[in-house]
Amino acid sequence: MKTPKERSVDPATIEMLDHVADQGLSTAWDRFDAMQPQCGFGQLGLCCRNCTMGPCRIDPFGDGPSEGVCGATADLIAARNLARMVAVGASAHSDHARDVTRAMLAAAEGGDYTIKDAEKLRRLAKEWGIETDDRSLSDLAKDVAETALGQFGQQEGALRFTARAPEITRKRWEDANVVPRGIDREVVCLLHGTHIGGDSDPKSVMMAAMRTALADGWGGSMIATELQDILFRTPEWLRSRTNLGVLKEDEVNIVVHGHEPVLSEMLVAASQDRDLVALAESKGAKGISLSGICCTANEILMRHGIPVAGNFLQQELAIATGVVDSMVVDIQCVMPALADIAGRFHTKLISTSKKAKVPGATHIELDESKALQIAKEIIRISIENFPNRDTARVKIPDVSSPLIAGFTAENVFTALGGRYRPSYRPLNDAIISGRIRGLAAVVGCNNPKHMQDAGHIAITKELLANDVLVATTGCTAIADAKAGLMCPEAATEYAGKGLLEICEAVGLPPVLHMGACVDISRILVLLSNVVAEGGLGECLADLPAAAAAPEWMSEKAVAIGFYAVASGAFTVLGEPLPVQGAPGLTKFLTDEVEEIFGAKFAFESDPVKAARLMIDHIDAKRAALHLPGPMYETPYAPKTAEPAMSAAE
Ligand code: SF4
Ligand code: MSK
Repeated sequence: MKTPKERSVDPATIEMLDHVADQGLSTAWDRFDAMQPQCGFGQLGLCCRNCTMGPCRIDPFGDGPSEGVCGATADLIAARNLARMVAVGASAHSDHARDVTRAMLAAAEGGDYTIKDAEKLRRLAKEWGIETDDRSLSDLAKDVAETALGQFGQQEGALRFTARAPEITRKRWEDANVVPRGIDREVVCLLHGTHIGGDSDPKSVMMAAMRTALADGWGGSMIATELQDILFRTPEWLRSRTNLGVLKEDEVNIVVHGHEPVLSEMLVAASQDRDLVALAESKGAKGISLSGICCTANEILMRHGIPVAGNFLQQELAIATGVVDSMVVDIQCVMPALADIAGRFHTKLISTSKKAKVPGATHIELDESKALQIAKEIIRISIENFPNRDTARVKIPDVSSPLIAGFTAENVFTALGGRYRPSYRPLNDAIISGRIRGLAAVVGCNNPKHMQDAGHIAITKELLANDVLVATTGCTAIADAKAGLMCPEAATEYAGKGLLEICEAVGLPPVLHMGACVDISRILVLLSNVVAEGGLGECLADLPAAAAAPEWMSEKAVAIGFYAVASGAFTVLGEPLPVQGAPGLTKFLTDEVEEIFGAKFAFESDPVKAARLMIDHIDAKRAALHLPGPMYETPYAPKTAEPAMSAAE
């Protein structure tokens, strides 16, 4: 059994792991240890239970069966399993988008939701060819929401947002026959193909998975991000704090958790209600404090500066502080174990999604037509629970870090171009000159197989030291913020000389918090804008850019990895995809797929080595564009002995 210091690098987590052990409580780390040894067939992707002639498993050592009862090979079994992960991941992001679309329809009809970014609504309406002249906001919102809903059931053609990708990237998709047609259609087609006796060609299954993943990144996820910005406001830079130390001993603590901000937006509004604040005071609390876990936290951080209590592996630890009066969960990454730990404290676990109930939780379902009323009711229940705390068991680690969040494809453009000449030109010029060596997206979850946050932080620091600007979302963003990488001063401490010059000139942190997991769509738009600005190639695969997910665990992360590669981003995974018992499939994903999309996967659990794979890729792309190497000496020098020819030569 590992010690707390072997389980996490986060001091608040380490302190709480000691505390829960003292109290005889168990967490995901303990359950992970109890699960050992985990099934080797599953880890290698070699177990199939797609029909009741099975379950079948392939012997990776060649001593046992090499085919399932139906004749499915290791490559086919692993490909179908992986494809199903992509389908689930894409469904999660996209069904989230569907609910946001419904909230926008509710806003168009009047009620609690209103349009907060009318300008973005008009811009999107124009992009989609919807008449904007002399139209009321509610008319426009209705048309945009209905058009967005149409993207789910569309049967032919291309999803609208794919038009945002560079032309050459789209051409690659056309040539590979992976242009996503409709979001639901792609998910269904992919699942259909994995039925017994369906698509028997592992590569064909993978290409269908790529198409479905593109329907997520350039479909569901992008719809969620764009419509949330319109409904709830487009983020701007703001300051906040993160880690368990944001919980308040003397206030009512309401912790939101999950992914969909449709209710949590209302909780933000309701938490400021004077009557509710007065009720809290009447119970002896000094106020109402809202904070969050995972991506619901990231959503309300980005738009309101609400502090973040922690990332995925801290959800149980937050309750173990003894001060969480309610944990309000929606969907995705909400551990079923929460009900048990909440039951051992006074915490009310409140489930709110019609798609996700938790035995042992109080279910208060979100109804968009009375969202504010429901939010107030949840806050009232939380306040009433405040006096039930066992103060003798309270333990809040005095650990939290400042951060700047709120970066978007729109405001990075303003930030780097200056308020009066907003443009991507300065960013492109900084990359072309080598002051910024390249761009990296580092994203993803926590996973008890890996020391919590260690991979996120080490990979990010290595990239920064080598003048790579990092954009991040999800639980990586929270990990980086906890480690102090998201304040402008972090550039002085961690960035190489070139990146530091840029950060100092514009007051940027070297790591840009771009939101929740669905907001990786912001990074796709940002990179497309960089291509459109010129001088850095003709498609996303030409860019000196790479992606990583050091501690990923979810099916959504698989879908994200697939759309990143299909979009042209070399993607390094700290935890391998479950394909390693399938040599042909592994070769396809880590090698051959590059022929098709200009990008591939790599698996590397050592974060410094992973960062260096990304930097090697960035350097190779710079050389292919005839750009010079990094402007200044960096700890990890380019491998090429000859300096690349400068752009000016
Ligand atoms: Fe076995 Fe084939 Fe059925 Fe899978 S689909 S369980 S490999 S018989
Ligand atoms: S919350 S998907 S653990 S990043 Fe988006 Fe974190 Fe991964 Fe969930």
